[in-house]
Amino acid sequence: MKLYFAPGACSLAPHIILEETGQTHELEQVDLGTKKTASGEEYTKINPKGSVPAIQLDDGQILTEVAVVLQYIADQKPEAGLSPQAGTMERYRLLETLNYISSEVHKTFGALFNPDVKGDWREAQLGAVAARCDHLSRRLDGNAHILGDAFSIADAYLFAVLNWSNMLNIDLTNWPALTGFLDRVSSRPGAQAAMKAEGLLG
Ligand SMILES: N[C@@H](CCC(=O)N[C@@H](CS)C(=O)NCC(=O)O)C(=O)O
Repeated sequence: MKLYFAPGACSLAPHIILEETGQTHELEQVDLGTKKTASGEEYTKINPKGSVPAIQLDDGQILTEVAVVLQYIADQKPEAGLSPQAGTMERYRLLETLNYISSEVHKTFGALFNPDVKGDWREAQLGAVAARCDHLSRRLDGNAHILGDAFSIADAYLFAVLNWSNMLNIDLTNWPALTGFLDRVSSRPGAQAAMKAEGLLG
């Protein structure tokens, strides 16, 4: 399997799960500005949406969208227990959370990278971020991970997105449950390995 990624982008989530599940993988960095891959390919010919992540499966197929890519990777190694079995209520709870992270957290935080989001618009966006942080903080209160005790693919996704608070200078100290969560996930060997490979450590 090959993962197309950009350092520190949401593609960090599937990268962490590839490491957590110990699956052999290749990495290919994408320049999101020029849409060229490190080997000089036109990335939009690989993923016409132009966004990371994308994975290339061993049969050549391309699969995109963080929430789906995460499930595909985890489903290759069900014994790792990072994604409950399809059809169970636990799986629907995972899907509910992945969908929330994708539509409410990822895109709300992500908008702040756009330099055109400024003034009142930026303030409104920061208010929306704070509302998401309040909700996530309530869910993480007394729970080590977003679905309870156990680490799952939803935690890798949430980690990748909340970690942007460092790049965006968003102060999370009002939400100690979130800073604790970031520390907890960041210290996992899989997260350390993925961040090291992406050049994010020191
Ligand atoms: N809906 C996509 C969104 C992915 C996305 O927003 N990726 C960002 C990086 S975190 C990106 O590639 N942005 C550059 C672009 O879309 O041109 C998914 O869930 O995978």
